[in-house]
Amino acid sequence: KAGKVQYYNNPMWPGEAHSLKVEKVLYQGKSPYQEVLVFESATYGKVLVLDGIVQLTDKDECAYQEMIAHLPLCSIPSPKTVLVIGGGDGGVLREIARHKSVEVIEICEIDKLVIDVCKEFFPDLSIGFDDPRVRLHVGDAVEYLRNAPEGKYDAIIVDSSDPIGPAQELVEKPFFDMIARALRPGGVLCNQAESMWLHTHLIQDMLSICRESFKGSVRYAWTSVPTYPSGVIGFLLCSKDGLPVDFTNPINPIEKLEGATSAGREIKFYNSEMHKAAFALPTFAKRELATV
Ligand code: AAT
Repeated sequence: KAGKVQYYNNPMWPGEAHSLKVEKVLYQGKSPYQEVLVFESATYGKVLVLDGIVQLTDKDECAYQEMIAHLPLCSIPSPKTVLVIGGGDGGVLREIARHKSVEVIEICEIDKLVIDVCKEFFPDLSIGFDDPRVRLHVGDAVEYLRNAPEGKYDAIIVDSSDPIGPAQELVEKPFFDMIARALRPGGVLCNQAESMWLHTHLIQDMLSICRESFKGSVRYAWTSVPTYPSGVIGFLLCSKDGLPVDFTNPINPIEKLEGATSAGREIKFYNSEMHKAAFALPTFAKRELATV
């Protein structure tokens, strides 16, 4: 069916489409929030698709989940209370669980169907839910954060989908203000922040909102995820004032955390060099994101 115009019509990346050969469709369903599809691909293992957008594949999920979890958690000493927004597949929980200092891992995912489908088809990710420190809340992140106690969290990780559909409000100022409020002084946010090849304006908007909402540091990092549009994805790292955070130098290096690189499953992608390198930006991105 490739070649039909509708495949090039996603407003997040008009005029382009990435394709993977489908060996077998394993699940197709619809929740109140989105269409959920799982298929076996020829070259990337199983693939989770929400509303026609690839969320993860067996082969390259490590790059995204490891980076979005360890960039913030390795930037602060001894994180204890962590909140995940979205992330219903469980992969980010699996990565946070490598940190023995962490005592509580809360997760707020809007769509129970995503959780159930991932438990059936992605056991290597949904294993994250089995950690006894995990507390699952099914509901909207905006509502959850509105009711969160002030200064509760050491780190908040926003592993959310693109801002069309249920994640729309998750790129707006009130949401970032609520996150800043819920973090303790010196606490950190790591937010999925799209592609520097495709979404300059969206990233610029998020950066300027975050520079207002967070009085500490605000940085952009990125990594390679071959099955995401344009093959890269970025992260916005922000810290609340109080204690200074230098995101570019992991103060809590994963290599020194007992058992963290194995923990039942070898770490595949993240290490301290990848952490530091993630903040290096191409010249065009430095200019457009006003980091020079
Ligand atoms: N780790 C896989 C990558 C994801 S999943 C994003 C999750 O965010 C989905 O399970 C979705 O149901 C959830 N979500 C969306 N909106 C909300 C909300 N308002 N509250 C709570 N959870 C929400 C992200 C992949 C990024 C792809 C980039 N192109």
